[in-house]
Amino acid sequence: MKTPDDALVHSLEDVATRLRIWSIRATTAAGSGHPSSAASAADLVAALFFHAMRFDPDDPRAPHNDRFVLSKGHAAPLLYAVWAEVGRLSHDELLRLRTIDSDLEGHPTPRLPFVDVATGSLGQGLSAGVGLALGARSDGVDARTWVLLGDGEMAEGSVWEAAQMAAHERLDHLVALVDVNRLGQSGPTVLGWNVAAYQRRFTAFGWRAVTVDGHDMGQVVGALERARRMRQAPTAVIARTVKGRGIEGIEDAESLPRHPRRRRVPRSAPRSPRARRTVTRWCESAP
Ligand SMILES: Cc1ncc(C[n+]2csc(CCOP(=O)(O)OP(=O)(O)O)c2C)c(N)n1
Ligand SMILES: [Mg+2]
Repeated sequence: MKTPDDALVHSLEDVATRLRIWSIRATTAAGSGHPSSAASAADLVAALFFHAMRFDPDDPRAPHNDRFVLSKGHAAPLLYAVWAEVGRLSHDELLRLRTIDSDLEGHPTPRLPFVDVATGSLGQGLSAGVGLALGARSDGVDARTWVLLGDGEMAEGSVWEAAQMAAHERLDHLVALVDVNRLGQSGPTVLGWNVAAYQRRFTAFGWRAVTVDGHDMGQVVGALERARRMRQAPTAVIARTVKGRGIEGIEDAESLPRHPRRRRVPRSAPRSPRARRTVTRWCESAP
């Protein structure tokens, strides 16, 4: 099997690092958001937007563009960082995340030209992806639809209804990327890092399913390239990742506060002295 060349891998890794940095900067400026959810998916999203997807950055609504659905919509700052990286958003705009007169809300909305469907209510993005893929097919357009889901989100029954429909319709232009960081909002998921279990489930639903290390850029690129070549069935790329990847003191941490800038520890945040130190370190080290 051909492996992606080193220059490509390194440049995508650099992109992923910038996406993480801007996700952190934006959520820090906003005083709210989910930077650790952005960080786990940053390598997947970098490989997707800057290698696998076919789209015109100057015409995000062009019908022949590949589509992207951020089913785990709370990772919106990651998507905004992508569009800053392609030059459609300024870094100043990123830093106005969630302010009253900004279109960069905590979850993506179609007011933004590069968002087709509002997400944030978990469990719905794959259904939207099925609709987009069916629409592209009926329009005779050779566009792919890529959907990024969280692993906690996979517990939503609606995901599996969509998976069933996608296989029934042989939607080979639909790809689901599952960010298996083993954590939901405040604790572990049912399947943890058991990526083989997700693979078996997708396969049972009639998908072609592959597992990758979601932080090994070479593996990610290879899986996305193979997904592009898939015929007759949708593809699931199940990526083992680490929540908060690349953020010291935050990686794989449970029960983190979602509001990194808040100096007083809110009632809902962890109360232990160790957890409070983590919050403080996080506040002080974020750029
Ligand atoms: C239907 C629904 N229920 C609950 C929430 C609140 N919520 C926001 S993020 C989150 C955790 C999601 O975990 P996961 O899918 O694993 O994504 P991760 O942040 O780990 O990437 C939850 C439960 C939501 N957005 N939608
Ligand atoms: Mg998760």
